[in-house]
Amino acid sequence: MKWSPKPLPSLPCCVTHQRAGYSSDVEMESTSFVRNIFNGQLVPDNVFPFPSALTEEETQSLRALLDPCTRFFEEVNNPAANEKLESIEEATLAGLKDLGAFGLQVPEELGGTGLKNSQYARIVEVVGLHDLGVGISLGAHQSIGFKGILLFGTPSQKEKYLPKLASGETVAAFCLTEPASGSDAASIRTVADLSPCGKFYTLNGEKIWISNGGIAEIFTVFAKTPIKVETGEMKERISAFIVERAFGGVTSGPPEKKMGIKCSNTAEVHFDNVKVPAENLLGGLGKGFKVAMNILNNGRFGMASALAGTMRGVIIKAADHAANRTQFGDKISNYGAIQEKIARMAMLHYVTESMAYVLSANMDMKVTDYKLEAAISKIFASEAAWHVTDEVIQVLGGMGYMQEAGIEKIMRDLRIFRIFEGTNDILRLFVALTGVQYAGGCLKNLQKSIMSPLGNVRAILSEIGWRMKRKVGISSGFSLRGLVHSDLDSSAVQLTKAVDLLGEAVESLLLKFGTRLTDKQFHLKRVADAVIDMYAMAVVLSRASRALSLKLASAEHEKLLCWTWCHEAYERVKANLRAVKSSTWNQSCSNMKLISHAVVQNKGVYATHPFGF
Ligand code: MYA
Repeated sequence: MKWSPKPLPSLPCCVTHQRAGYSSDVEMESTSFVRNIFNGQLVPDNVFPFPSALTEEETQSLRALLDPCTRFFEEVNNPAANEKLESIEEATLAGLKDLGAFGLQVPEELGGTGLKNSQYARIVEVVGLHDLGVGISLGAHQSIGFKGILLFGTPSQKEKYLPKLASGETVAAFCLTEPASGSDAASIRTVADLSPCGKFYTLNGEKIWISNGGIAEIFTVFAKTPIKVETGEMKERISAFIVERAFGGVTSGPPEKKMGIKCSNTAEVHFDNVKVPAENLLGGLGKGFKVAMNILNNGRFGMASALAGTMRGVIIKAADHAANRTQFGDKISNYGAIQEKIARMAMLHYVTESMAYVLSANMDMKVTDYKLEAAISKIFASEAAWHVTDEVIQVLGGMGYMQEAGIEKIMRDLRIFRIFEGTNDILRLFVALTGVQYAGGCLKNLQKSIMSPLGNVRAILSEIGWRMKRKVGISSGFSLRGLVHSDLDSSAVQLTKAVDLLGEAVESLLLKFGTRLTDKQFHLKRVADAVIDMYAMAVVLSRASRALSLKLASAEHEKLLCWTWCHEAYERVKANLRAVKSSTWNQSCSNMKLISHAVVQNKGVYATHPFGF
């Protein structure tokens, strides 16, 4: 895949937390923890102290909703029956509607439950613990299906569509993916042409793998529209539309046969000369790509919280089995091999849950730049849940492999989470490229300031001095003292050192490769892995500090989770950032390119069989 989003600025850079004010770009003032660490800059505001956006009243109303929701999933919903049926049982659907589960974030005045993101995250955790298939049906409906109307709809669009969507009377779907457009979302071919009278668009195209595609009445559809750009030329730009099945010309294929999440409907959707009223344009003509990206960014925290719930559920099975299974004369929970597995499960769960609630609180606090954190949470949660569930099966041994244990279904349900809503591979590149672009832009601004007679000399000199220090391995002096509990000082120091290392590594890569860095996917993946580990360190440091400060019963346990996680994550960060600069690793990457090329050319493995035939 050749993916070069925007040209990189020709020079790299870095600024300190006390920003020098070189930039007029809004993004330069971002409080995003992740964006800023690419600059080697520690901006703790969104993560420390552990954010919470709920009032006491909102916490109480959440509690009141959580109990019936949990009871419903324990007593009414039957995951095995849903799976067998390949749809959600009628009684379950009716119950979900009664619970208000179809409009959790729709404002109350439009018939919804009116939850904040943090409240929604907590409810979704219960869904993820019990039935991921139901979670996807609900998520495809509200997390992406009609989220565009919620985020970008006009008042009349909201009034027209949201009440019925919130009650579950109508179901929504998000139509982006096409046969020739998966990760490369901008390459869609569906078209929408404005009629000469200007009253409607004619929509033609084919969408595939659409969750809820066969059952939805309302679709958020992305299509190319011709637009006159500033130069006067006509160009094709993506626009978003609210499309009703009732408009005519909308057909859907049979439900796809899938590996997991079988009760959720997935189908092709075809648009054949569909007449879409002009007022159903969503978010402005030509603004559809940003609409799509923002819907996806906005929904990703739900995946993290749902999967935190899944992990919580399967860890119960592992703990129960380990405590009761005797082998070689002892409970298997007393063996180190099992203890390491269970401890790692607990850490992966702790990180995922922390990410989900930092992110959702940030969104509630109206933080605007959270897209990198959202992508990281999706990547981390989907990989953590997969690994944890796999290890739960391992702890249960043969029993875990049996359908009866109920874990193989979860494993099948989970597999898609690393693929949909942006594959983890493409999201890693997105995180790394967005970050290095930002770092490059900052340096360019610094360079401009140096050249300008009006530059703030003191700030410039301070930054240059700080960068030079970092270059020779001296700490740039960032500290989390006062934000992190003193028991966790050593872990906090590991995080600040990691920030220095990242800033230095990104700068070196930019200097070495310049604009060619956009094509260095081996390198970008390692940078993304380091950044994911660092964000994970930050969220657990914040959460464990909170636990220690509040003297929670689990505080000492959380301290152990945090220490152990940070220690191992720091070692991985160092290894990843060392690798991108090492000639042996670079040689390995070149070798891998050759190996892959040979396998692809040969249409399979190329090495001669030991028997020679
Ligand atoms: S839905 C299908 C999901 N599909 C994807 O996610 C597609 C993945 N591809 C992409 O995201 C894009 O094509 C990429 C960019 C990232 C590769 N936020 O030149 P560019 C801006 C904001 O880099 P490209 C599904 O699976 C960028 O800054 N802005 O673009 C459903 C630039 O802006 P400017 C962004 O190279 C599953 C412009 O766009 C973002 O073409 C069902 C162009 O950028 C961003 N993220 O590719 C799930 N990215 O021009 C159910 C780019 O201003 C839900 N930009 O500089 C389940 C929920 C959980 C359970 C719930 C239970 C209730």
